Order: sequence, then C-alpha cells, then structure tokens
Amino acid sequence: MWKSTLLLAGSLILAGAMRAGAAAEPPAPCAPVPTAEQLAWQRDELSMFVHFTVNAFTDREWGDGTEDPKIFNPVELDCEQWARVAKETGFKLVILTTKHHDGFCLFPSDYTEHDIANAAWKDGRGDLVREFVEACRKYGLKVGFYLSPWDRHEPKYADNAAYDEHFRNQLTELLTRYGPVSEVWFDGAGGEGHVYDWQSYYALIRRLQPRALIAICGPDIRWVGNEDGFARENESSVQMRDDEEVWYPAECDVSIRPGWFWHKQQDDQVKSLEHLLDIYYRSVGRNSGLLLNVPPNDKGLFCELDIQRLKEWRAALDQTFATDFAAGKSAVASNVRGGDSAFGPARALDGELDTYWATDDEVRAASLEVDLGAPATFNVSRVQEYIPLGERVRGYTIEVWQDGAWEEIVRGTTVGHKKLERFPEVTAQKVRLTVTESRACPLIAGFGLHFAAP
Ligand code: FUL
Repeated sequence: MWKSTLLLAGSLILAGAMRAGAAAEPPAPCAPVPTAEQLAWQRDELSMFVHFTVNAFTDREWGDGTEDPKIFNPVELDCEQWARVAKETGFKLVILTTKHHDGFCLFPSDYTEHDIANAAWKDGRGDLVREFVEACRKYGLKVGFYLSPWDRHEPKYADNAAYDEHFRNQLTELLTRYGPVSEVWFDGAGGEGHVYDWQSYYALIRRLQPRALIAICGPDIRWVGNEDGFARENESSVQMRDDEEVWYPAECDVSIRPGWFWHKQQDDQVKSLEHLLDIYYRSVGRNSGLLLNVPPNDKGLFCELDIQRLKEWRAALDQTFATDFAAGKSAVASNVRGGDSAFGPARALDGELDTYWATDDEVRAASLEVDLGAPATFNVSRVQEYIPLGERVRGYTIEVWQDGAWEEIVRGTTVGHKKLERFPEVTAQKVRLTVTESRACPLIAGFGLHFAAP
C-alpha cells in the first residue's frame, strides 16, 4: 500500500514538473528572423556616415570625375578625431565613402589613377582608408565602406561587363586589405540605364567578408526611402521579396547639414538639437537604424559646431533614457507562459534585451500592468520586442490609471527592436501596456517610461 502511495505521489510530482517544464519551453520562432549580423546591427542602432572626397575642395555635392586628384589635400586630417567623436556620442559603426560618384578613391587602387596615390596629400603616399580603419579599431568602432557603383570618371563605365570586373576588383581591394568590414553600402543614385551585375558583387562580398551586411542596393539592410532621417510609424523588418517574407530592416540616412559633403557656407547650417532629437525618435524610435552623416572639412576635420551639436544630442538622450520609471517595478500580466518565474512580466522590466515576457502560444492579445510604486511623471514610452524569434506585434496601446479609470496615451502598430513614443507629460502610478494584435504570441523584452526635458 505505502509503495503504491509513494509511486502515485512520485508520478504526480513528475507530471507536475513535466507540465511546468513543457509550458516553460521557449516559443518557436515566428519567421522570418534576423541573421546574427542583422540582429547585432539593429541593436547597435547608431551608425555614422562620413562623406569625404574631392568635393570638399570643389564645393560640390556630386563631382563629375574631371577633378584633378592633386586638389585632394586635407592637411590636418585626423581620423582619430572622427572616431573619438563617434565613440563619445554613442555610434557603433562608421561608414566612409571610399569612392563617391566622382570615382576618386580614398585608397590607392591598382585599377585607377584617379585615387589618393595621385593626390597632393602626403605626396601620394597616404592611404586614407587605412587611417580611417585604424582609428575606428582603436576606438572599438565597427567599420563600413561605401563604394559608389556609379562612377563618372572610369572610362570602363560605358561597358557593363568591363565595369563589373573593375568594380569587383576595387571591392576586392577594400575587402582584403583592411580586416573585418561590417557593412558595405551600395548607393542607388545616378548611372540611370546602366546594368550592374549585383549578384556577382554580393557573391564576392559573401566570399571575402561573410559577416558584412550589404545595404541599400543589397539584401541585408533596406533604404527607408527618404534622406530626412524619418522612418514610417509602422516600420517593419518583415518585408516581401519575390513573394516571400524576408527579414529586411530599414536604415535612415540623413546628414547633420544640408549637404552630404562639407561646404563652408553651410558651417552655420548644422541641424538644431531639436531637429536631431526628432530624427532620433523617428528613426531609432521607429524600429530603424540611424545613419547620421558628419562631413569633414577641407582640412580633414569635423567642424566644432557639428561636434558640439552631437555632444548636446548625446547628453539629451542620456538624460532621458538614464531614468526608467518602470525599471524593476512590480508587474502582473494577463497571461504568462510557464508561470511568472519562467517568462513573467518582470523580464520586460529588467533592462535585459535577451529576457522577455512571453505568453502561451495561442495568445494574440495580452496586457502587462506595472505599479511604479509612486506617482511618476513621464512623456516618453519605450517598447521592445525580442526580435531573435521574429517581429510579432501589429498593434498596441499604453494606458495610465487616472481617477479610477484607464486612459489611453499611446496607440501604435509595429514595435520590433525598439518603438519610442513621445506624448504630453503625464503623472501616474499604474501603467498598462496592451498588445492588441500580434502575428504570434507576443514576446516583450523591454517596456520603459522616461522623461525628456522640454
Ligand atoms: C545619394 C548620393 O547621391 C549622395 O551624394 C549621398 O552619397 C547619399 C548618401 O546618397 O544617393
């Protein structure tokens, strides 16, 4: 008798453990999902663009390829200044225009004379790309290369096949001489009617730098569609390509000045702090990467006003996001996968992107209620999904408990890696995040409430 009682108790414990274990299984991926490199890029959020070529000496935006390479002479060039500024202001990757539409190469190329080897700078013995890469490495920044397909200098450009080979040769120089490259940026501008053998470029990049992301005219990172730095309110990394859903996150490229290149008369036209903050909220805050261009002047240096503005921008963002009124606060959820200790709502408030609140598989709408412990005043919300398992949320709201009722302050669509919303400041102690629509059970890695000083 005692034996069978023990057996029964034992099997009940086992069944209970199995149930808890089964329910606490992580959710299955909701396809498509990012590659490891796309995920890292999305979490990096900020890239800096550096547009530099003969244009800094001719006061043009698009050189026509007839420039004398001798004019390129940035006598005070200091790539470490660029890297230091990028690092100090929160950028993770820096992309340099190694060749813009004018065809002038900032590296000594074996395939053209229109390059730095024929510049006055360092009597033609310099390699600006190398100095750039070394500075980035010193400051722990990832490196990206822009190489313009459109080449207004190269005579071979008139012959598609000959130019494809020329372009691959230059790509090979860039991808074999300077160590790891994180992003290759292919501009779609110019050269209308020219046919490029993109597939052969991609195959070469995959072979020489398998971890490099190919952006814009490429399969890994998508151009957002404007040069204002603004993504759509419902920007999604899930996109259709050839009748198939693929992971294709958006990048917002924009310059800190009116032009991509430095022009003396634009020295006082650096975007305002308010404008740059707006760009941040409408790019990074809309599930996109921000690629912010800072052009060096004809001396080879970032200008003081640009640097000062970047520092103000960083300080304002740090001030806003250093305090999160929801961090570590107690929360309850309408549904929890495997019990609170497994995928409970605390995991959305722990500041970790790799832990998340999850629901049971069949759930498509659920809410999480946070008690802030005391009334707090905030005007920015932050919601983040656990995107390694796909992007799921298609609708959400945020409400505050006011005078005995819930009052909606945010109604949004997609979330993805990060969704920030700004709203008039509100004071409340209880806040509710509700996912109203989802492609699969929602996985929320972050929910934060912040205050941005007006
Ligand atoms: C455009 C180019 O034509 C501009 O000069 C700049 O490089 C920008 C980032 O892309 O298409």
